[in-house]
Amino acid sequence: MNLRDRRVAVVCRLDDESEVDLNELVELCKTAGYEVTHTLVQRRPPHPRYNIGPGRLKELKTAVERHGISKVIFDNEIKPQQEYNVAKELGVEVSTRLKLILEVFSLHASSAEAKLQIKLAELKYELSRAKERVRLAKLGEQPGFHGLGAYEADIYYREIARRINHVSKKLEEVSRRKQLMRFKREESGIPTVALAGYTNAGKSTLFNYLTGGAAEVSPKPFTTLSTRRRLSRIRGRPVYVTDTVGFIKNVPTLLISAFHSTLQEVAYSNLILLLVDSSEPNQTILEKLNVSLMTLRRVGVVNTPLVVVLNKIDLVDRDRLAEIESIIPKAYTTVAISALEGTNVERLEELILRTLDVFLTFEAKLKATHEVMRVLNELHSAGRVYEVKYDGDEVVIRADAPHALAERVRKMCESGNFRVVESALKSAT
Ligand SMILES: Nc1nc2c(ncn2[C@@H]2O[C@H](COP(=O)(O)OP(=O)(O)O)[C@@H](O)[C@H]2O)c(=O)[nH]1
Ligand SMILES: [Mg+2]
Repeated sequence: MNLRDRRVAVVCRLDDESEVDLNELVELCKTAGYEVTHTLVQRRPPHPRYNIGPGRLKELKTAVERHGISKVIFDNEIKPQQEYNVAKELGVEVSTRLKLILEVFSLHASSAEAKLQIKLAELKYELSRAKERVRLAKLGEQPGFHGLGAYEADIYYREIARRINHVSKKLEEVSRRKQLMRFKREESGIPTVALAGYTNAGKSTLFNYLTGGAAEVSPKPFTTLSTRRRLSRIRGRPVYVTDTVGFIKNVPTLLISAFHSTLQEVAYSNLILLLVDSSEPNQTILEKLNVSLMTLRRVGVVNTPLVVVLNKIDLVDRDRLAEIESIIPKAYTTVAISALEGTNVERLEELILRTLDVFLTFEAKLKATHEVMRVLNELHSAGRVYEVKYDGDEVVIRADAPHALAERVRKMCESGNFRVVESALKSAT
């Protein structure tokens, strides 16, 4: 994918004087790997032909040519016919907020179910628009609209309906198998931490910080998008960190199922970090927090430990931070950080390890067999090895390991040669 192909313009047309907030749309563009190089806002009733007025369309055409823009994304709803007219006039693809959100979901969808739900939403959206095409083709209003005559438009419509049927059936099948899949997750014993929160809360920034992703901040947007889940080491202990799909204000109804099943990955984690943007007003913070918690419950998060992370503290002063801390319900553990500057992330890491508490520190004395050497390798990758001492044909290992792995080591030892020792982390804090 050429970087140039990722340049987009965002357009927002409003009927009235209500406030424009394109921040979320721009953030969604960034998440999907686009660079917004032009923004157009217009207040007027929809122009029948182009949705925006012809004058502004001309302006848009100049911007498209000047910046090498390859796609124009509308924040407001736009009729298929208008979409077609604008695309034809500009010579580039025209997209919508809904399609952009679907793209973002696709980047985060890991399960077969989520992928199918996204496909289904895409098809349903296409169907609603195909209806309009059929109507127009029949009216003869748009001869050759998308190259379709009335007959072809009908066939096209029926083809989409057929595919919807097919995907729905597959989805039913997958849902039936889902219960089984749940038990097949991660057998390595390495815990997973999921980052959740609204778009723009700082999930990706914290993800990069925790996983040392500096190398990923390359000029190619796609390199950062390919890995939403990474094996990281927090104070030497391996932990999977997952950057989950963000919550979005007003998820279109058509996309709710796709959103929930994409988010469901959170339910398989051992700890959820719910990020909050501290620079927002109290009411927004609380509203977002409540919607987030409700949504998490809806996708099956019940007993998973959760920490509320107050991010962007570099943007607020001490008093304001104390105020925010006081409005968060006492039931939640909170930690205030700046993911951008790394402030207090150490405290967060300590909290992560303590909450996970799935590592056991032990000392074991074993015969240095090939099998033991293999286990030692595993301890290096899935745990943290503090000391390896050879003594004749025996080896003494002091390490941290996930419970399951430590248990395997225990079974390899003769009785009395395995003992649990005070965790290095616990004794340090
Ligand atoms: N000032 C400040 N900005 C931050 C911080 N964390 C993230 N940001 C900015 O907030 C915006 C959204 O961050 P991002 O990580 O993409 O949010 P996401 O949508 O939750 O993944 C970016 O412009 C970040 O640079 C922070 O701690 N302080
Ligand atoms: Mg992000």
